[in-house]
Amino acid sequence: MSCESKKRRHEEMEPVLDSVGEKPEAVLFLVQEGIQGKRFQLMKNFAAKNGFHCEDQLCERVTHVISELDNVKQIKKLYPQLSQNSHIKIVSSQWMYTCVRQKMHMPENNFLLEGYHQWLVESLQDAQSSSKRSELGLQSESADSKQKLAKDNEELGHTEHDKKTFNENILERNAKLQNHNMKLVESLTFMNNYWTVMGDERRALAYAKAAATIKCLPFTVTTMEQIEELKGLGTGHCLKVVQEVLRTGTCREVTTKAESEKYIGLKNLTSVYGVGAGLAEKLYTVHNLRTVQDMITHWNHLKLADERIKYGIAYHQDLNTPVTREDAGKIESILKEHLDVIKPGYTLEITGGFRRGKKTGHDVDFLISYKKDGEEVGVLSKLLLSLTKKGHIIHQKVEKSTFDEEAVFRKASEKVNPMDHFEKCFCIFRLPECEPWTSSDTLNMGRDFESLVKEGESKREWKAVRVDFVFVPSSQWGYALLGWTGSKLYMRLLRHYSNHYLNMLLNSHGLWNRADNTLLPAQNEEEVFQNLGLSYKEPCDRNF
Ligand code: 8GT
Ligand code: MN
Repeated sequence: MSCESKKRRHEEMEPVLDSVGEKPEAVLFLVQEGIQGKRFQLMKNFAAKNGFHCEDQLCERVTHVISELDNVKQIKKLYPQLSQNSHIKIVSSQWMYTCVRQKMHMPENNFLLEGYHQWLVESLQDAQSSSKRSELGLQSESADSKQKLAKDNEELGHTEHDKKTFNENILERNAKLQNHNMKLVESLTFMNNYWTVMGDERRALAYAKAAATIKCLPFTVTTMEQIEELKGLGTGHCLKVVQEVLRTGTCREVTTKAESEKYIGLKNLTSVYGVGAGLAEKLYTVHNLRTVQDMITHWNHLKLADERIKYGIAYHQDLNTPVTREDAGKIESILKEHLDVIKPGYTLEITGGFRRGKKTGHDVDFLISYKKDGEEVGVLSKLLLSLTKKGHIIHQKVEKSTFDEEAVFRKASEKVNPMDHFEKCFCIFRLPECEPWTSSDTLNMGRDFESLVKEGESKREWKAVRVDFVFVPSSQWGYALLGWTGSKLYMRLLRHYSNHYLNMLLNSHGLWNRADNTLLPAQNEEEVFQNLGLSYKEPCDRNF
């Protein structure tokens, strides 16, 4: 997790822009087969009374086929024309009833009839080959536009249908680490970083969402038309950046901003563990500081209360060197050695970016749990003691567990929602670079600044790594794992979706129905996704 909880709290208070997209209008076609006449009439009345538009024929306007038959094959037999309408969702009548009960447009995934996905793939293939056929027949079309069409098809470009699906629910998109538009993503991500460092969370979020949208596209963008009306691309500003990169390969705004004195200064200052955007702004404008060296020079006047900063400066270089997966594995082995002695029977998992498949990270995030709720209590302090004895802990910031259900609701309603209430420790870990490890220093917290800086600069056989330990009661494991796996933007979009579409409160402890404050339990991540009415997403697809 990133260094500054302060920054995070600020982020949580920002209003979230619309993120899941407009609720699509539903036009229903009710399939009578399998339903008695009288009940069918009641069903139709129910739909109409609750504001659904119903069509008597399976025409183009239909968005949802509602049926009580078992599978799509049966429906296809009755309505062969179905395959020309691959935008249609084919769902059980439960979907309609649930929408009415929940007073919202429910995601369809859990209500799709058996065989839906196979049918969808087949009808898309049909549609593609027929569009190719008609394209060949279009003698009067200009060579240019024909070439473009062919290219779009070739590169899996967005057909209107794809765009519709893509826009329906941002959370059903897959955001992988590798994508087809690295240059666009890089520029938009820079703009996100720029506004984050400048302390404008609202603009930063807009660019983060635009970058995530582009990441999810299954083809290389070459023209603006290909991305017209894609949800998540946001304001004209994001589009302007995209347009210029498409046209010229770079963006002047990006270049100018990357070279601006203020950006470079704030970036230097926020690169120190413990310094967030707010403090960096103060150091820059009030104290005129520009670099980490300036912080060292003026250290004595600054009177910074946060102990982390002292260590952040001393080990600045180490902490700004990306942590490799190999190092994460080494730290995991060390933790296991200690936990095996302190209290075996634990579950230990590396989460954060590494779990999403990243090869490096800025820290290593560990979740630790036991079979029964409560067994984890007290283990953190023993673990820290044991690691300290072996000289592994350079600095620690411990947070006690503050979880109780009331706190979750009170905080949520006051909109000062900290990330979570788990017992945890944010620490700087001393990782030996060669075996065997002989040092058995005691915790060197509280040391004076000068000697720390000297040690940081000296040649040593170990490196400093940011590590988080989080202790989770087993009944909250699924939610905690999801929350700490991230990405941060993905979790933000999920929480927004839960709030606005499900009227539910999601955090790393659970999912609560706001209507009656009941908790929806989950044993694992899969069950969390089920509770949210979304299909399971692999960690590697959560790199939003
Ligand atoms: P990285 O590779 O640079 O380390 O990137 P990362 O691993 O994706 O980001 P991170 O900053 O280490 O955070 C990992 C996940 O933990 C994020 O999804 C974030 O939302 C979540 N997270 C925090 N802080 C906290 C916290 O205090 N509680 C909980 N539950 N989650 C947190 O960043
Ligand atoms: Mn991390």
